[in-house]
Amino acid sequence: MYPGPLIEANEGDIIELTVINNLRASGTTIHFHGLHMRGTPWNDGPVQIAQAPIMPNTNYTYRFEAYPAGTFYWHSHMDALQQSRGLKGPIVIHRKEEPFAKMYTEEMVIMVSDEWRDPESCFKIDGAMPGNPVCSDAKYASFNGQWGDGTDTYPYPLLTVKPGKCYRLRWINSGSSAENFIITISGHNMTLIAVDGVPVKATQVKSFNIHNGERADVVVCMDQDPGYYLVTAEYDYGCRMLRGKGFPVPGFHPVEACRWYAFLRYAGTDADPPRPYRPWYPDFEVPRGTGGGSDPDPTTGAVFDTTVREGWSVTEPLHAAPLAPEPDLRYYVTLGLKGPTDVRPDNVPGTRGRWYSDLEDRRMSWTNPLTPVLHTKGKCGAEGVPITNVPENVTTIELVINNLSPTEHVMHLHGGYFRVINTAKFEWCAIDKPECFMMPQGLNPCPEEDRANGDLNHTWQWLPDYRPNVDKHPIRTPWIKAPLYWGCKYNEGKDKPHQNLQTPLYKDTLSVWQRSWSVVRLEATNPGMWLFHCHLQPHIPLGMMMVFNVKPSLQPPIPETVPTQGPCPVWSWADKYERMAEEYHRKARAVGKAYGTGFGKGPAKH
Ligand SMILES: [Cu+2]
Repeated sequence: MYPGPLIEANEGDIIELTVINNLRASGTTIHFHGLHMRGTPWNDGPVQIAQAPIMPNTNYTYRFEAYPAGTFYWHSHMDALQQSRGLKGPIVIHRKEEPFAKMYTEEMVIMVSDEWRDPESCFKIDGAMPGNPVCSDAKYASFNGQWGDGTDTYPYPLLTVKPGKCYRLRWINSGSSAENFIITISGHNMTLIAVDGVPVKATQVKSFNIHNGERADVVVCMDQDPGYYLVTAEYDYGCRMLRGKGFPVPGFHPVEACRWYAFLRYAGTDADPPRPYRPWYPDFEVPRGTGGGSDPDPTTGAVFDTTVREGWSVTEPLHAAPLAPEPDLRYYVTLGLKGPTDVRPDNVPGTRGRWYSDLEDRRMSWTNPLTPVLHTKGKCGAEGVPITNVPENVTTIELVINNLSPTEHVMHLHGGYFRVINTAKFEWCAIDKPECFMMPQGLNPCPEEDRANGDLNHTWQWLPDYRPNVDKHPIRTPWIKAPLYWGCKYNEGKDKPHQNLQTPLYKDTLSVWQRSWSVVRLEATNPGMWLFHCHLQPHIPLGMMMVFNVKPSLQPPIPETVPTQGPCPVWSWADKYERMAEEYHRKARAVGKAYGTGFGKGPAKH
């Protein structure tokens, strides 16, 4: 079953969920993306942070509070591979007092994801290299697990609705590699009511976007003539890399498609099903609706697009407390890539370059601790792990996130929301400026004082220069040297005046644009070890993760059922270890008695 089953609960319920691992040779863990895990940080899921893997042929029961309310999803947090292969499903937590209850009577969940034919071969830095079309940035995307071109073999994904009813459509981007989908529904205006699960002021939109890991809830009334209406998910960056149409980005393969389609189908319509279309190069056809959907009314409303600064003022939280002028503590977090990029298909994966998201003055790429860090509070077996110990007396944290790399990253925080108070205005490097990717530092319009390198040891990188022959000779390309890992960082003097402390949106996932920056505020009040990481799956095994250690003195004891591993003791299991030692000695004494071996007599006296 793909996507996996829906987990549905009411706000405040206790959810108990048993994972039975029938994988033959892989451990697994499950993360509940967007839930705060108040009081149960060990059930957050990420491997070697909250728990060790649930081993094959064993099971584990997650038990946690259904909080907060909203639209979420669960997915494997064992590695990038399992969730890209489909180990994921939706979560809906119903709010006690639903502010928009009068606007709809029906609900529907729609998970959108890009799909790889063979994810395993793509989770290497060389996966996206020219010559490896299996790992092109995007070829297929699915609606609720289904892709279709309208043929008998691959029918269109259908969202079947009752005419005359109003629906709350809960959209989830559960993607792997694609950063973003822009969603439109022909002939139907939409009212945006929640972002990442949090209610926002109801706002009419004609399109909205969901980055990898983001969710958006819209109300749509089925008030049009019956028929099939086209639903589009556009990967906007993908459209700039379309085979034969876009620009070839070094290190990326041209994509085979950038728009994927489903149909909103009015139940009982006598319109013919839509005809098949040709999705690929050189056709790139757009399928056509039928019945009322063959000639839909134009839609009206705002464009909700949080890739760009303007998107953040389209709506605001329904209930928003203004923020204090200054946080208790400000961290500068840098996103970047370290190491040479002169990768070839025979390089060992992950050895030629490592992503990082870490404090500016540390810049450590993720490495797994020997024992899950929550179990040790980071005090054992965690050398080289980018843990940030938040001082216990600190409540409000500001993260100034500088992306000193040529690609967008979609950052996700575990254990709570942040509020997005400021984002860059990056017209010179916007999505319609492909030259930004290869822009030599000397020519770029970023002011000298704001330029910063993502890799302090390598200002210049070797790149495959296959621009002239992108399709003909993808492997045999000359190499060029260019400065690639840099960004135009946040400048407090110039940029702070643009911050919004009155009505910033609540988010748990955020796109930080290439060579750009964002500023967020969060409350470090939920005791636990919380990941902050890039949600683009190829960047996870390459190390783009960090952990905040929040209020260690208030972290609750780890239950003895939680899987652990490695050489370090779990900090709260002293009783258990004493019982284990007692049991060991009891058995040893019994053995000694039976065989007279001298076992169990206690330590030898010298
Ligand atoms: Cu990333």
